[in-house]
Amino acid sequence: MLTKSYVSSCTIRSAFSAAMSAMYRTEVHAYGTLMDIVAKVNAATLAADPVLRHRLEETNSLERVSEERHGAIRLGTAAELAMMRRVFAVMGMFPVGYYDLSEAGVPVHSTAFRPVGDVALKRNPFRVFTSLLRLDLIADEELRAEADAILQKRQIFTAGAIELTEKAERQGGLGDDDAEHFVAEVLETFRWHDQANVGLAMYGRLHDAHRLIADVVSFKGPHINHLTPRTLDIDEVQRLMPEYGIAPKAVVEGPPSRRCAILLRQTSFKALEEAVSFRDASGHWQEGTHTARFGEIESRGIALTPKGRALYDKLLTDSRKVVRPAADGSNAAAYEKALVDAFVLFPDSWAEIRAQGLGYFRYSLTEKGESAVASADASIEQLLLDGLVCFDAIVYEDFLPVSAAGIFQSNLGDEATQEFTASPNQQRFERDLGTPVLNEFDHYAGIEAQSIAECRARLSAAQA
Ligand code: OOG
Ligand code: NI
Repeated sequence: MLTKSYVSSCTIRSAFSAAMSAMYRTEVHAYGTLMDIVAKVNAATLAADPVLRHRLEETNSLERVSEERHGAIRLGTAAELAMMRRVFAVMGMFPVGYYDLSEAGVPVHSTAFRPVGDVALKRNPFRVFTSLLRLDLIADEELRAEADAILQKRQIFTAGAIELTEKAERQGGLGDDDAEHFVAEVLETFRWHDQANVGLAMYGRLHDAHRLIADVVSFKGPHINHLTPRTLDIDEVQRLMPEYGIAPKAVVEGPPSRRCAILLRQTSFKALEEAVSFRDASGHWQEGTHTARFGEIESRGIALTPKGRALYDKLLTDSRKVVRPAADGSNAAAYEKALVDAFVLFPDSWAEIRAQGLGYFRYSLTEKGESAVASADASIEQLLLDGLVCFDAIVYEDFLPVSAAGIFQSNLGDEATQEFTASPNQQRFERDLGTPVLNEFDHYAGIEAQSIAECRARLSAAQA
């Protein structure tokens, strides 16, 4: 029997990520500029740091760095979220983690769709931070009902995208032509629309309730609101942005600059004010503006264990008790100092981070290990002592709620932020999604355990 071969989900994801980048480059000019700065800084960083270059090569991650990016969308309904999950699954992207942003005054909760597993991540780690609007957090019941009615009427997916998703599910994959069409059809969902779904008056009411509600409800689809390249030196890109006519946000989110990078550092430039036409009930068009789309860069460090993450959260909270970063940047230097001071308590050598069980590592055989034998139950500590294995930090592939809130806020304007009571509702989110989200810690622990098992298997196979 002839078995049809399908395009791998990794190939579809890579093609989609490239198509998104090309589209956003034409839509948001500053994104292209940012990409150019990042490419320059990454090349210079690698040239100046042969050790870093070598480790990236050894772990097969050099290529992925320049290709790497994440994006973000905000959805309006449970049905949209559930369909989005099916679409992303065709590209080998699965929901990892639950992020409650209500605590930070943003009426959404979120997950990140991303590839899972070492091979897929190395091939292309494209991620999409995906938020679902929480109308339940809107006090005005009448407005809530109107917003819901508007959302229920829209269809954010093309007929082709739905058809091809169903076909992929039925067949277990897509052939060449179908895969190409799929990418083109799905891209439509993420496209910017300069004609709103609502009139200017309704837009104003939604906007007054919360800017983010207006962003989700007023448009035909969940336009991609940023695409974020990964940089090897975020402080340098932040420093260079003004030279290229881009105004960065006041402070870099996340941990301070360190020798051993942990988790995720991010910075962005403010959302653009863009012209939008609004059509009222009588069919009249009116000109207005909307700010939603921005640019961001990220630098990624080691994935932390629950113990390491608890220490990170504590130190971040401690630093914010000393100085809270102001949106206008007036206390940026004081904030950075408070952050650096607080993080003195987080070890800054890989050996110490490993010894204290704060981070996840991938183990591999050293040159000596390649030609050595060891018993299958030798402890990893002994193998390290004997110089048979070495370790590399596992990169953090996820997001940070406090940082995400900072990014949201910098784009919602500097006016007084709204307060919501923290009300995480992961159960509700997962019901809407149609599946539980994956636990990020399990994922990293699995990669680490697998690398140890492989070292042991190879060392003991050599014995046999
Ligand atoms: C998402 C903000 C979160 C990140 O990098 O933390 C995010 C949004 O503004 O929709 O992308
Ligand atoms: Ni982002």
